[in-house]
Amino acid sequence: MKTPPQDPPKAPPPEADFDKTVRPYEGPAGGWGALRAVAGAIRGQMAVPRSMEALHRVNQPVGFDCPGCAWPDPSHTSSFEFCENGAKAVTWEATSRRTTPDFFARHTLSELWQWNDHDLENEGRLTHPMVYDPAQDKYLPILWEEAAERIGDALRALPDPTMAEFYTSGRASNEAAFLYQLFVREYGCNNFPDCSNMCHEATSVGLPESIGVGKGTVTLEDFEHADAVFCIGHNPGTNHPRMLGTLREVSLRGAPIVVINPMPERGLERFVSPQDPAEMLTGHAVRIASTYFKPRIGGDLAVLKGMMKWLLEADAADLAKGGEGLLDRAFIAEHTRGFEALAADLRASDWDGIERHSGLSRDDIAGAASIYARAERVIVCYGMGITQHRHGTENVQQLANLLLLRGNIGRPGAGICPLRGHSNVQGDRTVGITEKPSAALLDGIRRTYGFEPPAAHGHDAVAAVQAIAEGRSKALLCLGGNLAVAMSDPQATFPAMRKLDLAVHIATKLNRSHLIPARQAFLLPCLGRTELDVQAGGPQSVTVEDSMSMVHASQGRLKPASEHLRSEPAIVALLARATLPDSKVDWEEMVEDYDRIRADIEAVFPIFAGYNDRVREPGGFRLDNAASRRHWNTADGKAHFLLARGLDEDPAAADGLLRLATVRSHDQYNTTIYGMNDRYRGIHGRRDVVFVNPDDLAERGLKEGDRIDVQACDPLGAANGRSVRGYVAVAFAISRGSVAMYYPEGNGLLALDDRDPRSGTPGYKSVPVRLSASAPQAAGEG
Ligand SMILES: Nc1nc2c(c(=O)[nH]1)N[C@H]1C(S)=C(S)[C@@H](COP(=O)(O)OP(=O)(O)OC[C@H]3O[C@@H](n4cnc5c(=O)[nH]c(N)nc54)[C@H](O)[C@@H]3O)O[C@H]1N2
Ligand SMILES: Nc1nc2c(c(=O)[nH]1)N[C@H]1C(S)=C(S)[C@@H](COP(=O)(O)OP(=O)(O)OC[C@H]3O[C@@H](n4cnc5c(=O)[nH]c(N)nc54)[C@H](O)[C@@H]3O)O[C@H]1N2
Ligand SMILES: [Mo]
Repeated sequence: MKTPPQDPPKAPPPEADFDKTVRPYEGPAGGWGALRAVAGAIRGQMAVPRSMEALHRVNQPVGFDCPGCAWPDPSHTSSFEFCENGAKAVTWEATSRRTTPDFFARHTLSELWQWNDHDLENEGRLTHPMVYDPAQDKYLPILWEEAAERIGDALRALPDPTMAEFYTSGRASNEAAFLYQLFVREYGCNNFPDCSNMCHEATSVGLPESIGVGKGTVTLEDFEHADAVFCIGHNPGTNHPRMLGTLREVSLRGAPIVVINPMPERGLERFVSPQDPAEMLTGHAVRIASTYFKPRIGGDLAVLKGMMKWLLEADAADLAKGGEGLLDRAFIAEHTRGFEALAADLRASDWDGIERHSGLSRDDIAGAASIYARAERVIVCYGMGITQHRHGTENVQQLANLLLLRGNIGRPGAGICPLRGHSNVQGDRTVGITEKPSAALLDGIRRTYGFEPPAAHGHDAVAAVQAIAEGRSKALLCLGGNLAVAMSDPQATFPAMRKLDLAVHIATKLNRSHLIPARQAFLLPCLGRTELDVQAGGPQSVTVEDSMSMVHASQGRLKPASEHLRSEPAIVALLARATLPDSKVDWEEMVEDYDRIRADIEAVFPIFAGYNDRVREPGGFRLDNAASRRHWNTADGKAHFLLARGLDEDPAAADGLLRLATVRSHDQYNTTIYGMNDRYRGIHGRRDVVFVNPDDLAERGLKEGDRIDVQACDPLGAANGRSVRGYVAVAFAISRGSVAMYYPEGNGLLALDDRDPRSGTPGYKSVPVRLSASAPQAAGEG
């Protein structure tokens, strides 16, 4: 057997002609470009009839939930809402291409390792359960029952159930995720690494301390009543395109939209709605941001403290003049704790430091804060630009502070709106995917099933990989996703995973994580969202929860990509039965009819009362969100102003040090690379680019088009040996001191430990780096 190489995947070869591949995009977001992109995506997947049939049913009352993002639909009852990147997600799944046993017979894993991430998934849908044969270095077909038996044997053979890791990616339905956590807890551990640990964990950890709930507090309707909307650190034109429809309405109503983002993102600037015939015909774009502030990457803490400091100063000035002040004093007195400490912290933060660390002028910050203060009702939306920092939890809590100062939580038109990532990442957490089970969850399981679930905390995503690297964990099961590639530090993650005794991947398409075989490795193909799921009790639907706590049903209609596919709930039940011969759970009965799974979810989690009835109502139902009612589920029943240390995650910027964020291109879904373009940022046919401010390039004697090396440093500026070499510099209107490149290409710049200590979220958007002209690579390197 050949030993596969262990270095991270290389960027695809760059095109020779820089001018052909990097051309500024002048148009708006949306418009005809979006329609053309969809047509291209459908053709590319050779799936015209399947895709059209599928697209027809996206987010319909009796259709399936779009796997593209977690933005809610207007009551899930509207006519087809056009969304370019939703369409790409759907056609990518509904493709006519197949990755068959014949394909695996032709390629060893070592050979496939050399393919790029796009080409691997582009082979199409997995069709058969497969098992790894080390002698040939290939996957071979295996029968479902045999695979399950061997997996069950391997899990039972572990000396301790806490030596296995059970990963979840956020596409899994509530039903699949609930069965999964039940299986794992009856097996005996709480090791639930989850994609959300790399994503919104700062929200899940930060917000409960602030407002008693780790979720957003707004509904879609609140956007109709907001007097101002702040968009901080997210890129909806690419990652939540249906949100542009909502922001467009806000803008047309004349309410200001304030963007705080180091990069100019076209979707946040102007938008032609493909839903609007007049806009499409005239090309007349709607302005989205009324004001666009570009702070330094990682500057948000200073921006937010600056805004709050301005607010307190303006409040004092107003009171001195005999006004009522700018703070909601009644709300603060009745509902909160910690105001005085916050005010003292803000008084102690000096404007010089705020300007230096934020990268914004005092005037800019005052401008943002005065829009905030003038608006009666404010919504703050945020994404990975806030959470994926070494102080992500503190960032989130400062957002909550800002809102609490004017009572902007728990009333119509106001609130906090984290944009969740995967379409059901929020739901998975609600139904028990957590490494730190609450007493209520444990009670619910005990009460419903009569077994004693483990209480000891398990591993999150980084801790899981560390446990695998140190040999403390020997098995990894993945309910979807591409953990090895999504995680930071491929230099550590890839070799670690090769040491596993058992790897099991439940997946729709082939990806690099599947190419890291353990002593025993299995690839189990599952149905996707678009496909008909028939069990003994007839066709089934699953349920999901969006970013606004709306739970609704999703039912696929397409003929499954292969007759051998099974649904995720059925696969989990099969593995559970094979692993737990004395299980207290009737797995078979649950899977016959998913209503029974939902009835059990309701039994364990009283918040789902009436689940099966309520989810049958058009548009589904909203899970109770206590903070939306101004009921604070914190220890003392109050909302909390919480302090953050200093103004920055790093002590002081060392000379010449820049900060790098890894971001998504327009043609990717996380580790799924649909294509090599990033239309709105003007990139065509390549991903080996680094976006740099022209002045930062010039200061280093570099120019656009140069080949450069990106060297990661510790916060004080010392190189740490991690680098990306030979990438192409693109002069871009990103803020000074800030650099961006694509994810996952930049993941090797981070060590596993480079993360927020509070939430464990990797600092994917706060890597201190230096840039230099590309050095020729030494022999044997690279
Ligand atoms: N088409 C598509 N849709 C997706 C995904 C996808 O990959 N493709 N992924 C899904 C998932 S899992 C998630 S989590 C979401 C991600 O959605 P987003 O949160 O939009 O994700 P990113 O592309 O990582 O980057 C967000 C933005 O953060 C900005 N940014 C970077 N650093 C900073 C900073 O320090 N401060 C501020 N204020 N801004 C900063 C970047 O300029 C960028 O505009 O999208 C989901 N939807
Ligand atoms: N540098 C850097 N790294 C990051 C980020 C970043 O911004 N920068 N973002 C982080 C974030 S926010 C996230 S959420 C993670 C994402 O991490 P993951 O969720 O692990 O990754 P995905 O790329 O979404 O997973 C793609 C795979 O999911 C499988 N799949 C697709 N649909 C289904 C389905 O219906 N069922 C099943 N069982 N499998 C399916 C396919 O096999 C596909 O190859 O990455 C994180 N990593
Ligand atoms: Mo995410």
